Amino acid sequence: MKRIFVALLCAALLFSCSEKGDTRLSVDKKGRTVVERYGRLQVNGTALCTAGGKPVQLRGISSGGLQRDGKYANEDVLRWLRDDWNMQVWRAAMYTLEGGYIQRPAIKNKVIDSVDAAIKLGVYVIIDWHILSDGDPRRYQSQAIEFFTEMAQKYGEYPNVIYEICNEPNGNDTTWEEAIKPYAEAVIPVIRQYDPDNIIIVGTPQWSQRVNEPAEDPITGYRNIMYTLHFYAGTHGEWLRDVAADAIAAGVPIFVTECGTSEASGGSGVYEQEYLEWLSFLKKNNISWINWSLTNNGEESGLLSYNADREGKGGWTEDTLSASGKFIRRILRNEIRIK
Ligand code: IDC
Repeated sequence: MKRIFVALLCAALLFSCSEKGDTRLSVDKKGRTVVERYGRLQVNGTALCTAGGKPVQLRGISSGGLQRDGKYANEDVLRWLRDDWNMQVWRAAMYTLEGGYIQRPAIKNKVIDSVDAAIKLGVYVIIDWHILSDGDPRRYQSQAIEFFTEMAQKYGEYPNVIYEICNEPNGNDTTWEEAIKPYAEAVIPVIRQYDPDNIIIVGTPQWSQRVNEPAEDPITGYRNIMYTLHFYAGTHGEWLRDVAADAIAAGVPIFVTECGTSEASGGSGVYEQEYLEWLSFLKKNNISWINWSLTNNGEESGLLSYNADREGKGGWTEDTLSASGKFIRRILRNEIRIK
C-alpha cells in the first residue's frame, strides 16, 4: 500500500515537472502552439512577458542573410525547425547591403514568406532590418520607414510579429544619442501608427554590444520596446555579460536577437563551453535568444554542413548538420541541460 502511494506520488511529481517544462515547447502536449499559449507579448520592467503577464524566455533560430539563404525561409523548413528543433522564434535577417534589400528589393519577399509561414505555424517571427557595413542606421532611414510601414500595415494585427529595426549599428560616429536613438524615434512611431503593441527591438552601439547606453537615455513614450545584445562565444565573454548585467540592473529590457557559437567572424568554432556559460546567464535573467544562423555556407557558426540541403526542404539528418547544428538542436530540444 505504502509502496503504491510512493509510486503515485513520484508519478504526480514527474507529471507536474514535465507540465512546467511545457513552457519551453514550441507546441505543447495538447497541440497548442507557443503563440496560442503566450499570445501578444509585452514588456514589463525588464521582462518579456506573455499576454497574461508571465515572464518568458523564447529561443530560436536566425536565417543567414536572406539574399543567400532565403531558400530556407519557407513553411517546410520552419515546420521542421518548430517540430524537430523545438524552435519558438524565427528571425528573418534581411540585409540592407551585401546584396540585400537596398540593392535587390525583391528580397523583401523572403521576409513575407517567413512571416506568412510563422503565422501559419504559430511561432514568433522577427523582421530584422539587417544593417551591417552601412554602420549608421540613418543612412537608409527613409527606406526603413517605407519598409516598416508596409510590414506593420500588413502584419501589425498578428501577435507573431516582432520588429528589429537595426541589426548592428557600428562606427565611431554611430553613437546612441546622435544616431541610433534619433533613428529609432523616427521609425517607432511609423510602426506604432499601424501596430500599437507588438515588440520593437532597437540595436545598440558597437555591433549591438553597448546595451548599457540606453540605460541613461532610454526611448520614452512607447510601450514594448526592447534593446538588443549580440554575442559570439569565441569572442565575447565575462566582460560583455557584465555590461549586460549592469544594463539589466539599470532597467534595460534585453533580447539577444543574434548569438553564435563561433568567433565574431562567423568562423572558428565551436565554443561549446563558452556558449553554455552565456546560456546560463541568459536563463538566469530570463533573456530570449536566437542562434546565428541557418546556412550551409561552411562557416562554423552555420547550422548545416557545407552545401547540405541546397533546395531548402528541411527534414535534416545528423550528417546534414554541422557540429554547431547538432549542438544547438540538442539545446533547443532540452537534451543539454542549461545550469
Ligand atoms: C556574417 C555571415 C557571413 C557574411 C557576413 C557579411 O556569417 O557569411 O559574409 O556576415 O555579410 C554579425 C552580423 C552578421 C554576421 C555575423 C558573423 O550581424 O551579419 O554574419 N556577425 O560574422 N555580428 C557579429 C557577427
